[in-house]
Amino acid sequence: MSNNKKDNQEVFSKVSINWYPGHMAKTRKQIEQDLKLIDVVIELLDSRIPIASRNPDIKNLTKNKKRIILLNKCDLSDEGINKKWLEKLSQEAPVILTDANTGKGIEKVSKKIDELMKDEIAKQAARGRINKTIRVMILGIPNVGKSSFINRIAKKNKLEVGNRPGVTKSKQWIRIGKNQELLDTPGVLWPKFENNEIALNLAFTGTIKDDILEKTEVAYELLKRLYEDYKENVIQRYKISDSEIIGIEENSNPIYELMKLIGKKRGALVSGGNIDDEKIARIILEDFRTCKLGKISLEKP
Ligand SMILES: Nc1nc2c(ncn2[C@@H]2O[C@H](COP(=O)(O)OP(=O)(O)O)[C@@H](O)[C@H]2O)c(=O)[nH]1
Ligand SMILES: [Mg+2]
Repeated sequence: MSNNKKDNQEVFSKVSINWYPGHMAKTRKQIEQDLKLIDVVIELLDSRIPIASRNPDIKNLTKNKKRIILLNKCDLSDEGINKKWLEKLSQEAPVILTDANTGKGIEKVSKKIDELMKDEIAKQAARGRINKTIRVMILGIPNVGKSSFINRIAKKNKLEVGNRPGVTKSKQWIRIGKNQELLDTPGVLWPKFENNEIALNLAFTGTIKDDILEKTEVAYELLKRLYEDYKENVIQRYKISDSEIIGIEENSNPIYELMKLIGKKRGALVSGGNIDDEKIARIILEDFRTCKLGKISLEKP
């Protein structure tokens, strides 16, 4: 396993290959087209990484739209840090913490939309247009939970609109509240890979696929971060004793030493007593992503 410092450019070029500029331009055009029908945009972010999971163009794309920010996967992130993000991001748009798997927080969305549109609706009503339908669309990078969110809301609100015979099939709308309809296909935006840290945060959370970056390197970097910011969680999860901590920290490469220790404890050994790097990496990544290491946020405001 190599644990020498990676060159930023290396990570950057590995991950950016995923998004071909032509594809980005096409996606952007389609979203711009869809947005013409839309009153409110829901921007879905991963609450563990609100910076890295944000598309760099979203502000520009939605500059004439009302917007709500959802900090999704709040079941996985650090509650204290969630509060700070809520405060910070509320300066630009209303923010709701959600868990699209269980539906937590989702019931608040429709109410927020009404609040946002109140003045606009009043204006329209004054012009004699009552019961205007508010049209909503979801935007976000891959894996933040857009489909889960739509499925959740669709289940709660069985009524689908625009899906009747004779009605154009190209756009399907889901009723999400009185006079509110959600476009059933989200806008899938590209992530940004401005620097190494952002690329790694996307890799840690599984937002970008594991085969793009070397899994052992990703797990190593994750463990390093966790040992810095959530040391107690690591110690508890892998039942590391005080004397083991001393042994680790005395080593010239403490994080690799820690990885080996975790491997020993988890039986990730190969013949000759060596450590199965791949297997340890999988264990660490899996434990983090399934919250077995606790609720963890990787970015603070
Ligand atoms: N724990 C947790 N997992 C979620 C949440 N929302 C989505 N997921 C999971 O994240 C993965 C990606 O979700 P998906 O809806 O397909 O994301 P999309 O690519 O944005 O449509 C799936 O495995 C979901 O089950 C959430 O709020 N909490
Ligand atoms: Mg999806």
